[in-house]
Amino acid sequence: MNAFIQGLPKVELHLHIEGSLEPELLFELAQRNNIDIPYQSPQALRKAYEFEDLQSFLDIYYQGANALITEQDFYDLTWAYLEKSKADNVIHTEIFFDPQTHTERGIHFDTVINGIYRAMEDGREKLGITSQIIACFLRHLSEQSAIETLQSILKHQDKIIGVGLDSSEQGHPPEKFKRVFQQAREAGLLTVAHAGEEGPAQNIVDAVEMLGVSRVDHGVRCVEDPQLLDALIASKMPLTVCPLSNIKLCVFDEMVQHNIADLLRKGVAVTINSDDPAYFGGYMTDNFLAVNQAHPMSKRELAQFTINAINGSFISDELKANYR
Ligand code: ES4
Ligand code: ZN
Repeated sequence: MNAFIQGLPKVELHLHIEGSLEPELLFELAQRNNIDIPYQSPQALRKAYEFEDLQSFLDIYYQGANALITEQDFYDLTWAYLEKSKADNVIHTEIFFDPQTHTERGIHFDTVINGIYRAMEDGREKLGITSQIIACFLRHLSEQSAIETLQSILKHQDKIIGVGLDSSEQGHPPEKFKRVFQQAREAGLLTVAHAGEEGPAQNIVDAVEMLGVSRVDHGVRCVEDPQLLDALIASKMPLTVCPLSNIKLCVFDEMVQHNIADLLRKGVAVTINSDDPAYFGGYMTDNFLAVNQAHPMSKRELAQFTINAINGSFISDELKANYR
């Protein structure tokens, strides 16, 4: 079954490019850019990746992103992720980036998007991986900051398919971003949002109703609201679940307690994704293997994750038809 999982074509819909920064590359970039890291080695840094909740992770994740300065840095980051994805038989990926993490420290939006986009073009050409970019607003920052960020996003709309919402869910509900999401949708952008990861099921309801999302990122707390669960099944709303992430951030204690197998068997359009693979201990294949080890599945069930991801992806309907 492990060989089947390795060979299974995969589609990733929930990946923060800043979260794919491996300690080795982080050290290389820090040296290149003359930035101090308070760790002796990549191994020592990796050992510090022990988290108790989302916030304890975010603090370290934003620190890591400080090593990214030049367009080439963003290219190298994205290229490394695409090479890992190729090895995992990923055929299509939709990449999140956090513009404000970089613009807030004086890195120009163009520097970030151009580096990421150039690597994605090379990924299409040299690796045969198709991709899309989704720009996420940081929910711990103000609505005004998101509105300003949207202006930059619109200048690069030829390269960006949609907007998302990430960072601290507690205390920053979807409602705060209702207006900026409305503006984004009016401009023709698709929308997604992290909801029901650490926050309550109501955040999932609000992401759907107030933000008009095409997918819910995480969404695992949907089980706390039976009416919502029925609605997600009926509407075939995709949930981009991140199993290893959920264990590392203590959303579930252990993989045997994770509800992804249950959700799949109930008919929810769940998908498997890596979230921040450099921090959570694995890329796409690792996530599939971990789920299957705790919740043994048939080949048909495992393939259903990929079918759900194709259906939930932002590739054109013509391309989707080719995959079926
Ligand atoms: C994130 Cl796992 C997760 N949740 C919310 N925001 C994030 N940003 C990067 N990873
Ligand atoms: Zn995420």
